[in-house]
Amino acid sequence: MQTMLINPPYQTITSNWGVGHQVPLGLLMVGGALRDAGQDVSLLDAESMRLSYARIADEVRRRKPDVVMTGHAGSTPAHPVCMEMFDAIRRARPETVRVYGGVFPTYHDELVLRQHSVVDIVVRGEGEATAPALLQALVNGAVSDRARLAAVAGITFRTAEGIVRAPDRASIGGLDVCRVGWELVNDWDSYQCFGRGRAAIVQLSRGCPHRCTYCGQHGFWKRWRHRDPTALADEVRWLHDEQGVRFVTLADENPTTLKDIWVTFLDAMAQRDVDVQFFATIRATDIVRDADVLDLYRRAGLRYVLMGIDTTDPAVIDQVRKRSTTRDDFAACRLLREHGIHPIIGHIVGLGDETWADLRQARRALAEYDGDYLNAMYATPHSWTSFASEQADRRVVQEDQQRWDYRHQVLEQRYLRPWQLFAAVKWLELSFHLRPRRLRRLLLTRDRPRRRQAWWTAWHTTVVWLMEIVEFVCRVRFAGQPRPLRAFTGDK
Ligand code: B12
Ligand code: SF4
Repeated sequence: MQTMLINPPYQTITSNWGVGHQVPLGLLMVGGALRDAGQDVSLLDAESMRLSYARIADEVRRRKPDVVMTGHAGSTPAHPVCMEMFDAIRRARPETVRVYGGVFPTYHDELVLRQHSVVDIVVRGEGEATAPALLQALVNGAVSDRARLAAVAGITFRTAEGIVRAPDRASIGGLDVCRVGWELVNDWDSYQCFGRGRAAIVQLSRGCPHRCTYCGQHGFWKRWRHRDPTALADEVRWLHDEQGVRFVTLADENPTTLKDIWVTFLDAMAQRDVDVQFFATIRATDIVRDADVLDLYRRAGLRYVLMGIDTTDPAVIDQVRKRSTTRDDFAACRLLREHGIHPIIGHIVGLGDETWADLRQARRALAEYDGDYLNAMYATPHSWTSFASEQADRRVVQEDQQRWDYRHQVLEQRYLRPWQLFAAVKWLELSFHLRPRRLRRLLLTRDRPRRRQAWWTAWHTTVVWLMEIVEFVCRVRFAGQPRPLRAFTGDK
């Protein structure tokens, strides 16, 4: 039986003009598990190849897979693209079984199957154990064999009698039992990041012990688990030596949860001394906690740290249960800078009802933190988060699901109209990045490779900034009669 994994052709300004396309890690992890279970699997990365639906359909006709599986990291905004792609595949080859996985379908399995007849089966939660069990069931029977499929924990599927939801599957134990199917990558040159050439994404851990109200990732992975940190360092060295990878993103929600595991990983990387730079998302409180080992961060190759500082307002920090303080945020930025690591500040607008004065205050506070980059995002109320429940009465100005991607305003603001908030965010980004102190530090540094990389990043962030303005003017439209959020988040 032949299975095709397809990364859907979901395009974003940030991937096309900014950081670059990245390996579809979720599908590679499912693919590795399927390969090890003896399945015949191939990958088509329609995102990085920018394939049209017609080209994907042609490829499906050519490869004649029995099963097509899809899912995307940007799960909610990518959903409409996945459905259109499945539609093209159904028309090209109706007998192919279409399987859909990832975060959004996990939380909307029944809704997806009710609304989209192009989906046969939804895989809920992590896919490494469920996908092989599902294919095993399909090898031995047909998609209409209800009893056989119902025995596969972790799936939801449609039958003539209605939708069947098999029981949940327990999460896989240690993350080392599965491997990433790196051999499925067709063209490593398609994946680039921060101007360093070939890039990969890896995971040291899954899950997060914190409970920020706007984030659902802790619920998706259920509990925090980690890989053998030394084995991961070996894998990164292999990626460098064999595949020429020079930039690695850690996909972890919270890699620093256990200091000894994190330090073991950093130490193993420092000992291997490979020319790889890392990007990781780390809480400001953990940077402060790790002040004594930040030199090791640097020696291990860590160069970019995204900190979800989210808001500069202490009241909102409490309200979203961030369990941080502005003092920690400030100290973390300073510590990273002192160790030659770029602090990237993740800042969310729209958690509350901002006024012009709030935004001016945020701009002042962000400048004081003196981070190197700012990633300004719009609050996005995913149905499975407590933030969405709390905001159920707020109205939604953006009904196009492809724009529920943190780069577009979704929730109505009481004091600012959408174009005003957009202008304020663009001003926040511009004024943050044009601070003379920052420009001198990054663009005029004597360290040549560092300077070259800073110019590369400056160029790409500028293009993204401009493209987002062009997109806003030419393509983004807002709801004429905004409806309350509860109308959008009914099915969890
Ligand atoms: C790394 C990352 C990126 C990277 C790389 C993305 C990539 N191509 O892989 C970059 C920086 C490019 C990126 C961009 C974006 N991202 Co991003 N990103 C992440 C991050 C940090 C990790 C994702 C990851 O690799 N996880 C590990 C893999 C193994 O998990 P997974 O993909 O979910 O797959 C598992 C299961 O879901 C399941 N599964 C998944 N697909 C399928 C399919 C089948 C058939 C089956 C059976 C199972 C299955 O099995 C897999 C293994 O267990 C998460 C935050 C986080 N820490 O989770 C955000 C996150 C995924 N990103 C998000 C978003 C919105 C985006 C953007 C749209 C933002 C933007 N506007 O540009 C873009 C999308 C652009 C793009 N082309 O990818 C959101 C998604 C929200 C949602 N749930 O809908 C997240 C969750 C951030 C958040 N906190 O909300 N991202
Ligand atoms: S935002 Fe970060 S720290 Fe908060 S729950 Fe999500 S992953 Fe954890």
